[in-house]
Amino acid sequence: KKPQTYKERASTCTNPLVQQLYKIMNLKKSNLALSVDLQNSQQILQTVDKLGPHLCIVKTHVDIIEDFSPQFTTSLRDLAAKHNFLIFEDRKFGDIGKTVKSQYEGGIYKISSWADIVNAHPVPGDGVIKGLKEAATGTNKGCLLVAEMSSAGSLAKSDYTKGAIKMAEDHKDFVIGFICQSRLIDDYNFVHMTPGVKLSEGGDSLGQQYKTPEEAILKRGADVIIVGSGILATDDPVQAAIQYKEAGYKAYEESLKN
Ligand code: UP6
Repeated sequence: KKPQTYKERASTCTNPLVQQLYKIMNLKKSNLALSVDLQNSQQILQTVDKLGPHLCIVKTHVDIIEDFSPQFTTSLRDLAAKHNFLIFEDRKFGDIGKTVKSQYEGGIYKISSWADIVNAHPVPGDGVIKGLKEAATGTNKGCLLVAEMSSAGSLAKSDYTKGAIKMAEDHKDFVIGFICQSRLIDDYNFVHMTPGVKLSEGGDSLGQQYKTPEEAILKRGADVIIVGSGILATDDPVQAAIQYKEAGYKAYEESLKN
């Protein structure tokens, strides 16, 4: 199948949230998601305000924030409106439907009230999706399935990954794509987002395995690259974000030539 531009994908995809994402990617010339893995809410907001113009998605781990308050998510939503990006809470839900439903809408974080996108492990079966979907009813929300992981020794492979694809196809109204390390379906309705991306290959001491933006997009078929420390653990995160955005966009343009 011929690769489509972000603009074409925005007009052919059926899910409104996926359309919105491709429109942002087209407008901002960015397939970069920032994984803003910081523990202080002011630091997160300041970073997102500076880097926002270069991002299509901001990915959070709200449960690592030490001074969380509901005001934080209100401010984050204000920044999403100001800079035009989607918010993805990387909660990786992985329990029975009833439990994930409460984890999604309840507790301190009330994730369903501010996150556009969440993700889930397919390990419990599709009850996990049904539970999340119930809490998201009537709103423009979506979920990614963790079909593969970037870490060494991941068990999410072969039949497990195939099961995740089937689950996504069975719940097209709510599942908008995958966290993955390779192209899983030739269908732009499922956005492929790849973490473990850095300009120089390698890993960390806890099993993370990095690939470059070019490899993620051109060899592995990612639509969106997810970058955390590659940007944050530098002296100039704004410059780094621009570098990743440009590398990611160049690889996308290259992919259109196929
Ligand atoms: N993440 C991975 N690999 C996966 C799924 N999720 O690294 O398979 C998440 C991590 C982290 C981010 O939880 O928030 O993506 C990667 O950060 P890094 O770029 O600093 O390694």
